Amino acid sequence: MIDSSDLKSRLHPLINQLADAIIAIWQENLILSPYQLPEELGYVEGKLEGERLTIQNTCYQSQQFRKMHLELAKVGNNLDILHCVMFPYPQYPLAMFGCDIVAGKAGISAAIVDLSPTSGDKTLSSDYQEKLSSLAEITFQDKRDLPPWGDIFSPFCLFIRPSNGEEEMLFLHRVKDFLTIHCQIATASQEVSASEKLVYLQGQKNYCTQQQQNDKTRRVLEKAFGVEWAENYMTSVLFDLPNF
Ligand code: BLA
Repeated sequence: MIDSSDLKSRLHPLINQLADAIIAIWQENLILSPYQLPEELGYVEGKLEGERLTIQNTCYQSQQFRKMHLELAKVGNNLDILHCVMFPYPQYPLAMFGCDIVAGKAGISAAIVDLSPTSGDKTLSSDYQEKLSSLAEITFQDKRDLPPWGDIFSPFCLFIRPSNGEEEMLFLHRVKDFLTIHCQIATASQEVSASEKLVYLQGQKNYCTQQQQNDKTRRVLEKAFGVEWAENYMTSVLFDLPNF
C-alpha cells in the first residue's frame, strides 16, 4: 500500500497549501467525479541521477471539464513541483487554467498561473477580462520572462519568483482568485455550436503543443524515466488531447 499523504507532507509548504486550496475550490464549485488516468501512471517513481523522482496524480472530471489534473512531484531532496491544468470540454467556451510551482533548495524559483484563451481570436472573453481586471493589482519584486512557447498565455498571466513568504501568500491568494473566477464562469457557461466547438478544440491543441515544448519539464522526466517514457507522459498525461 502506498501512503499517498506521505509525499505531500514532504513538499514545500506553499505547494501543500496550494494543493489543498485547489481541491477545496474544485469541491466547493463543481460536482466532481473521478477521472481514470492510464493505469500505471497515477503514482510513479523513477530515478534521476541517483535521486528518486516521485509523482502523485489527482484527477477529476465534471460537467464542464473533461479532465482536472493536479500533480505533485518530488525529485530527491532538491526539487518540489506542483502542476495543475483544467481541460474544459471544447463545447464550453472556457479558458485553460494552468498553474506550475517549482521549488528548489533556495526556495521557489518559478510560480506561474494563468487563464489562457483557446478561442479563435486568442483572447479571453469579456466575462474573464472583466473579472480578472477587477482584482486588486499586486506588484511582485521579481517578475520572470516567458519562454518563446509561452505565447499561449494571456495578458493576465502571472510568472514570478516569490521574494519572501509574504509574496508566496500573495501568489497563493491570486491562484485562488483565478480558480474561483474560472469555476464561476464555467458553471454559468452555455454550450457553443458544433463549429465553434472545433475552434476551442483547436485552441486546446495549440495550448498542449506549446506546453510540450517546455524543455525544463521534459528534461526532469527524461533523466528519471528515459526519453520515450517522458514523451509518452507529456503527451498522454500532462498535455493530452481528447479524440472528439
Ligand atoms: C519551468 N518546469 C519549469 C522548470 C522545471 C519544471 C524544473 C524550471 C524552473 C525554473 O525555471 O525556475 C518542471 N514542471 C516541471 C515538471 C512538471 C511540471 C517536471 O509541471 C511535471 C511533472 N508548466 C506547466 C504548466 C505551466 C507551466 C501547466 O506544467 C503553466 C501554466 C509553465 N514551467 C512553466 C514555465 C516555466 C516552467 C513558463 C519556465 C520555463 C522557462 O523559463 O523556459
